[in-house]
Amino acid sequence: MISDQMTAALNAQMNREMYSAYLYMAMSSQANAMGLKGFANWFMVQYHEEMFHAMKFYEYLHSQGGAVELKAIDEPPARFASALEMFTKTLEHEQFVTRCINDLMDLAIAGKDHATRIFLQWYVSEQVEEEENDNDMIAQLKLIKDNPHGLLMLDRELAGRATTVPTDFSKGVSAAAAV
Ligand code: OFO
Repeated sequence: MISDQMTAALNAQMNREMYSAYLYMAMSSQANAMGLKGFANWFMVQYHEEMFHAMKFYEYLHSQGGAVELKAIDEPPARFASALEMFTKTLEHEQFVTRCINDLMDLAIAGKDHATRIFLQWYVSEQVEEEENDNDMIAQLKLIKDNPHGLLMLDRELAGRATTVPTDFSKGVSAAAAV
């Protein structure tokens, strides 16, 4: 059982996760255009992570009998001046998402919606990891500054990031995650 208010709030968050995917796809595209294929890979892996986050909301809404509403996804910015700007914007965005998840958690607690509270716990932990990754990247890029050699070394390292979340949801998120 899930309230109409919580259903609407979870749908809004599903949309934000889709926007996150779209934002990181835009950054991946920009990184490609800058010749930074490793950064492009990192952001495309992040795109898959965000789609997974969105699909978990989708599946949870179904499991609770809540209606899924697919709203328009905002247009992300298309241009970023540097890799540092991309990660600065990524951190700002993730801090916004963290605030949204915290608000959802407050709503679940206020409504004594324990199922949703437990479901959201995963996102609370995930946001800690997201912000930590972004802070680490920003620290490294600040050390590198304008050194092209350092940037290319980091680019090579980021090329090794692999997608670890499911990407095929045709049989549901849980089935995909169990594979
Ligand atoms: Fe879904 O964690 Fe980023 O936005």
